[in-house]
Amino acid sequence: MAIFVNQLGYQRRGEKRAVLPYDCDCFWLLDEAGEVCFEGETKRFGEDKASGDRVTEADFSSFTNQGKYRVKTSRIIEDPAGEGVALEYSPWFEIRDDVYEGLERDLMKAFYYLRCGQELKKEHAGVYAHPACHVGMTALWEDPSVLIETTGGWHDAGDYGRYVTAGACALAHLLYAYRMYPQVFRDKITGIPESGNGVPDVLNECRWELEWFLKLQKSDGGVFHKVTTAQHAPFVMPQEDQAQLFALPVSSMATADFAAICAMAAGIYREFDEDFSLRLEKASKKAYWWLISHPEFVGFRNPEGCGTGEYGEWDDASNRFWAAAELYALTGEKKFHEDLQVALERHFPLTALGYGEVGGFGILAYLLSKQGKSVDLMHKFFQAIVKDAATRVRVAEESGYGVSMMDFEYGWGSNMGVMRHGMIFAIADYFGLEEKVKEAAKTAELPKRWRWQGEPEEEPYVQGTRLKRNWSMRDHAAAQLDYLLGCNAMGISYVTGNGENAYRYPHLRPAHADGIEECMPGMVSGGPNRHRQDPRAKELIPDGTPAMKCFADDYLCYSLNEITIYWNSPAVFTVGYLLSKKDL
Ligand code: G3I
Ligand code: 9MR
Ligand code: ZN
Repeated sequence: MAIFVNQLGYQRRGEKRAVLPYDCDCFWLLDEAGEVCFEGETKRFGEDKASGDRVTEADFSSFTNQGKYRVKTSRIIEDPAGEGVALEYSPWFEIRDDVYEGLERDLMKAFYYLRCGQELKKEHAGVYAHPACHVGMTALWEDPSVLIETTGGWHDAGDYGRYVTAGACALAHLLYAYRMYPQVFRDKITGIPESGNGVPDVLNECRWELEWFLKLQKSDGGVFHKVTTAQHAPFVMPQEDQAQLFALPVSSMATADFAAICAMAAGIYREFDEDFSLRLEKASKKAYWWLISHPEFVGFRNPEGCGTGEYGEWDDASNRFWAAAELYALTGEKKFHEDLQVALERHFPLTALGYGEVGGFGILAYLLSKQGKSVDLMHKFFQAIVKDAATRVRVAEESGYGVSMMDFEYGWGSNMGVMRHGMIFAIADYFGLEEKVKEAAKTAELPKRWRWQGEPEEEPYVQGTRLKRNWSMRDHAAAQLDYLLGCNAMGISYVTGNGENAYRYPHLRPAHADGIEECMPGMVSGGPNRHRQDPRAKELIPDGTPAMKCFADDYLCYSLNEITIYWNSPAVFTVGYLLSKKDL
């Protein structure tokens, strides 16, 4: 038994809760001296579908004194000798307005640890230092006699591949975080080689990836889908992965995402480095002309002999929309406005913020741009945000943890879903849509259950317990972070080095191969995946395990416990939003 809390802690204002997977009536907050400083009554939630537990909520939102605390409960248990009393204690946590400052630095520094093609020096990487990796020439998959230079960028994940659509997604989360909450990032020093050069470190870090992006564009404007070895490396340090690197064929998704992110970055970096900004703008436009001359979908599937990450998609509508929207925001040219309207005629989710569906980045580009805007489009985009956020409020009502995930939504990289929902609440707040979201949540429907291969006919979703909490967007976003940092049925913080019971053994090659027991901090795990799509996960987690508990902190479990750049980046955004509220 346990008491689940956000193991880092809580900002003074805003919701603060512990969740208990059992019935009990009251709880206490103890300070470091062991003194009771708050006493409260619990609220029974009842059955929480995703965890399979009956849960109880201990709300201490009204307690706002800074300090270090833990929650204590006492409950009656049946033991063979009759009724007994069991005392439970939560992990220690803090209540402090700047409680997430260190977390945000760690989440950002994680990108530095994933840099490819650069020596990680002791002064920046400490014990995780290692020589430059993947410095050999890259052969074109389609004609290996042609060699190009593609050093740089971030390793995608636990593997050493570098993928354009995945990189664009991570860059978009980071650059929008910077655009929307610049005050949070302006002076944040992460201890990277560029620190102190007058440019915010988040931009220094993103530039490492952007410079790599620029190397992947062909002379006709098309952009290679990825650079990887033919197969994933064994679990060795990156500098020991000496297999031939390949640039895999151009795809329209990669080219469109490239056009989009380069246009966005051109606008952001202009005030710091005009030449770089111009290079980005030129490259973006060149990619865009490639798209114009290739109006058909140029997808990507791994060719025979290549087994690294695929990042395949079925269409590129949202990618083309995003590209047009960013170029319109950058240049104000009518043509891009027309194109984004044409792209919208093909339907795609308008609020997706992923590596495949990217519509949400496009609507952010539009809504934040200083160019002339169509009132109809603005209305449509605001409505999409309201609808998504309202659905997410509705889903959170079904969760004893206040996490906005249906039981069937815990798939590969579920923590990205959780953080995306944090972002949606943040975005709704940013545009002043909170009241509209609350109103819409009253009648919002739950997302439809989707079908998983091999699954029997759909069982209809049976309404679980429902608790209306009347939270603000900030509270909802905070609840997603609470889940990530330990207020979940595993009692695990899914960020390395952050929280008393943080997970420790990600599927991350250097973390395993370096022989150092502690993983580098700030790495976000993919999280519970009820499909358990790797052999080790199947072995460790029995069929029928509730979705939120389909997790194991085992480095072999790549479908549960890998890390990626685009699972870290939405966490950077959500935490950035909460930090922007710290004095409010
Ligand atoms: O689209 C289907 C949906 O129809 C279905 O109902 C739903 C059920 O959960 O699954 C959806 O597909 C999932 C898909 O991700 C999109 O979310 C697949 O089941 C799932 O297998 C797939 O996982 C992806 C995984 O690669 C395997 O392809 C992850 O999202 C993606 O993050 C991950 O990416 C890998 C790279 O290939 C290589 N580098 C590491 C990286 C992280 O593990
Ligand atoms: O390490 C790989 C990880 O990054 C990928 O997400 C995953 C799915 O593509 O594949 C992992 O590599 C495994 C491979 O697919 C199968 N053999 C075992 C590899 C892990 O050691
Ligand atoms: Zn490398």
